[in-house]
Amino acid sequence: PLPVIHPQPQMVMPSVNPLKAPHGFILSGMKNPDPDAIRLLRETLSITDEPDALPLEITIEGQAPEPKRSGAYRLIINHTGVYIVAPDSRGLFYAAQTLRQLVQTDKQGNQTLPICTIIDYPDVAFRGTVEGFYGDPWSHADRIEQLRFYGKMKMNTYIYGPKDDPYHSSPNWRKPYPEKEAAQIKDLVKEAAANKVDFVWAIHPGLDIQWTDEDRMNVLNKFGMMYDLGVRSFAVFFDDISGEGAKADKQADLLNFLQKEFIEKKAGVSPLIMCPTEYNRAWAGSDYLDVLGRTLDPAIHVMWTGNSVIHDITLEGQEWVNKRIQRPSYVWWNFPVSDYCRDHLLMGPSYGLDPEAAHAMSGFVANPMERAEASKVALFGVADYAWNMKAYNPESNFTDACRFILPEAPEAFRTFCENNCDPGPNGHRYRRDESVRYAGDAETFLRDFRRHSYNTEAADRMNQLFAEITAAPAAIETSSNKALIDEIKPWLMQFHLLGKAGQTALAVASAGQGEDRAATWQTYLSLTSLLDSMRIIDRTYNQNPYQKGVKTGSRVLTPFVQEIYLQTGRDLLFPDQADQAAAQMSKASILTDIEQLKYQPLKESADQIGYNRLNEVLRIEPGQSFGLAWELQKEATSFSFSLPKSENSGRLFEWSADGKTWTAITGIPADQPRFKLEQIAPEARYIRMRNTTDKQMQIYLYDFTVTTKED
Ligand code: LTM
Repeated sequence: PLPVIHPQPQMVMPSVNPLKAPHGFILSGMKNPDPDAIRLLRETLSITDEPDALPLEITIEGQAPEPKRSGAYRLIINHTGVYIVAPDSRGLFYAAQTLRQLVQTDKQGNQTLPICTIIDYPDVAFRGTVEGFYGDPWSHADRIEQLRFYGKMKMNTYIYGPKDDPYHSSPNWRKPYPEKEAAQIKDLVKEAAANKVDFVWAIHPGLDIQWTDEDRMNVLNKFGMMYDLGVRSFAVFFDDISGEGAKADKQADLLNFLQKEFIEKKAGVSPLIMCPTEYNRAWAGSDYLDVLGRTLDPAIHVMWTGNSVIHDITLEGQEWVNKRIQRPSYVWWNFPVSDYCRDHLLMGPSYGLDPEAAHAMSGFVANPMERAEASKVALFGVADYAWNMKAYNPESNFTDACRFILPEAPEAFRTFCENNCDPGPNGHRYRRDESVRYAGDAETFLRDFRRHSYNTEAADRMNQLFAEITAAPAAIETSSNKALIDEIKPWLMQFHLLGKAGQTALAVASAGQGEDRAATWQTYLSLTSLLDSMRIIDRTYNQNPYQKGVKTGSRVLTPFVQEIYLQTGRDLLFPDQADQAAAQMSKASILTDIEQLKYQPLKESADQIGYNRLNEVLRIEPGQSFGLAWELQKEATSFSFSLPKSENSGRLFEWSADGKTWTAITGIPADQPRFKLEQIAPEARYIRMRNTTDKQMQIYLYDFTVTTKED
C-alpha cells in the first residue's frame, strides 16, 4: 500500500507494483528548474548525472495542470520512470516533498517508488501561521526550523507579527530594526524562499497612530525598510486597539494609500493583508465591517478569527462576515495560541474546522503557542486541513503528527499530548476535549467511588493508563529534538508525577475499601507527598506574571486524583462531616455584569486576588462595572490596578461591605492609568470600578488586585 502522505493529496490513483530503481534516476526535461526543488530531489532519490549507468528518468515539465493554483502538481510514476508536471517552483518543490514521503528502500538496498498517479493542489491559496501572540516572541532558531517544517507540510505563509516585538508594534513601529534583528529578518526571508514560504511582515501601528500625512509616510517608509531587507509580503494589524486608531474609514484610507503607493508600485509584492479591529463576530456591533467592505480596495485581504476571539471555524460564520466585508475573509485561527492560559500546553488535535468552508476563505493561518516546537502538533493538522479539507480527519492526523514529531516514542508522545489539550477555565470560554479515551472510565470509577464502592474493571484500566503516563516522559526525553524537550520539560516532570499520583490515588481508594485504616493512612500520606511535589513544580516553573505554573491533565485526570484525595481525606479525618470540603472552599470571586469578563477565572494566591490580564480591549457599557469579592474572614490591606487607555473621566471606584450598598473611594486620581491604594475601609469585602458615563468605555485590563490578610 501507498505510504500515508501529509497533507493528503487531492487524488491518488495507486497501482500494486513498486517501481524499482537499482541504477538510480537521472533528471531530464525543464531547463533551469527551481534549485530548491532539485536540491530536495537529490537529497531524496539517488540521482546520477551518468546516462550510461542506465538510470530511470525523472522528467520535469512546466506546463500548468488544472486547477491553476500555486503549488499544484501532477506526479506520474510508471514502469519507465517519474514524470512531474508543475506550473511553478512551488509545485515542483511540493512534488519533491511528496516523493520524499513515497520513497522506500527494499531489502537489497534499492530505492523503490509506488507506481501511481497523483493529482494535487491546495484547497486554500494561503496556508500557514501568524506569529501573532503576546509573550516572548519565537527565537531566530525557532523560526528557521518552523519555515523548514512549513516547507515539508506544504504551508506557504508565515506572517510575522509578535505582539511583544516593539518594532512591529508600539513604541517603535516607525523605526528601523537594529542591525542584529535586521540581519535575522534578511535570513528568515531567505530561508522562507528556500522552503517556498511567503514571509509576510506585519505592522501594528494602531496603539498610537495619528491620522496625519506624517504617520502615513511613517508606515510607508517602514514598509520600504522591510522591502530593502528582502520582504515582499506585508500586513497591517489593527487588532486589540481602541480610540482614534480603531476608526474604519481612517484605516481604509491608510490601507488604500499603501495599496496604491507601495503594493502596486514595488516590484514582486504580494497582496496586502489587514487585520481589522472588529476581527470577530462577537464584537461586530457597529458598521465598522461594512465601511471596510465598501471602501477598502478589493485586492486587500481581511483577516477574521471567527464567531468570537477564539472559536471553531464554521461555513455559516464565514459566509456571515464575507457578506459584510465583500470578499472571502482570511482566517486567523486562534489555536493553539496559549497567551491567555500560559500555564497549559495546547497539544491536542486541531478539530472544529468546517470541511465545507474552502470556498469561503482566502487564507487560513493559525496563531501558535509561544512554544514553537510544541505547536507543531496542531500545525500538522492545520496543514492537512487547509490543503484538503474533505479528506481531513483530526484524529488520524493527530496520531500521525505524534509519529512525525517524535518518531523515537510516538505512543508515549501521543499519551502526553492527548492529556495536554485543554486551556482550563478562561474568559473566552474556549475549552478543548482532553483525555477522551479515559474520560468514560474515570467517570464510571468516580460514580461508584462516591457511593463507597470500588469498580475493579474501571480501576484496572485507569491504573494501566496512569502507568503509561508515569513512563511516558522518560521515553519522550530520548528524542533528539532537544528544543521540544526544553519547551515542555516542566510539563513532563508534572506529567510523570500525575501518573504516580493517579496510581497512588487508586491504591488509596482500594485501601479505603478495607478495614485497615493504617494502610489507608499510609497510601494517603504518599499521595499527599506526590500532590505536594506537583504543587512545588507549579510554584517553581513557568512563573510568568499572567498565568503562572504548570498544569497537566487538568480537565479529567487531575480532578480525578483530587476527588479521590479529598474524599479519602474527609473519610479519614472527619468521617461525620460530609460537607467539610465545601466549607474549606474559597469564597473569593469576580463580580461583574460585563459579558466579556463573566467567565474570567479568578487569579488567587494566599494573600491576593485579582483578574488575569486581558489581551483584548475591554468594552464597558454605561452603568456596567467589574470588581472583586473576598472572604468575610479576610481584610483588604491594599488595592492596585493598571487600566491604561481609559477615558478616565467617567470611571468610579467603589467599595462595599455587603455587595448592596456602595461607597465611592476618594483619593484615586481621575486620570491615573496605574495606582496603588494603601488603605481600604476595614469592613470592605467588595471593590469595583463602574462606568458612570453614557458612552461605551474602552480600556485595557492589565491588573486589578486586592491584597488581603486574615482578620
Ligand atoms: O486574535 C487577534 C486578532 N489578536 C490577539 C492575538 O494577538 C492573541 O494572541 C489572541 C489570543 O489571546 N487574541 C487577540 O486578541
